[in-house]
Amino acid sequence: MIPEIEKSLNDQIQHEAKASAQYLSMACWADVNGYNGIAEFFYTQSEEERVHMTKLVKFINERGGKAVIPAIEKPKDDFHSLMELFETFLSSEEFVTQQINNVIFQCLEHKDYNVHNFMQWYVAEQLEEEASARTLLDKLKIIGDDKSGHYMFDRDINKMLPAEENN
Ligand code: OFO
Repeated sequence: MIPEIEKSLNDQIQHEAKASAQYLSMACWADVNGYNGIAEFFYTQSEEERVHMTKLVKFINERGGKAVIPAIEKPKDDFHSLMELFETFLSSEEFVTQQINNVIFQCLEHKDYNVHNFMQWYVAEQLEEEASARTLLDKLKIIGDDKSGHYMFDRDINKMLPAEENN
């Protein structure tokens, strides 16, 4: 495996692990604040990010590289509003997309079409997740400070996304 690409894939492990920890922390915040639907949504997101991380770990090791499991800093765990919670979700996804784009660019520079091909799965995944985050933020903007709106948002969060994102 090309050392520069191995390094970038290992960095990507860290980004996925960080997203997983961040979403777990967001699930906890939602859980203790009475938003059970939102908590379930972020518990699931957290698990998904862990799967993304493990997929990278296995890929690196199978291709003769060495995956490194990183230390993760404490995620943000206090939010002033649902809006802030979902803004954090969107900015985390935008950051990860940017990092994936960098890996793809590097693959093209090194003509590593194998890793380039592997990373396409992440590109598709990011498109979906960014779209979810934007959809949910747009709904929250419509709801504003309305408490019964927040109640319904929490109750219906999983129904508001396209079917393939509901599992
Ligand atoms: Fe790993 O899928 Fe988003 O961040």
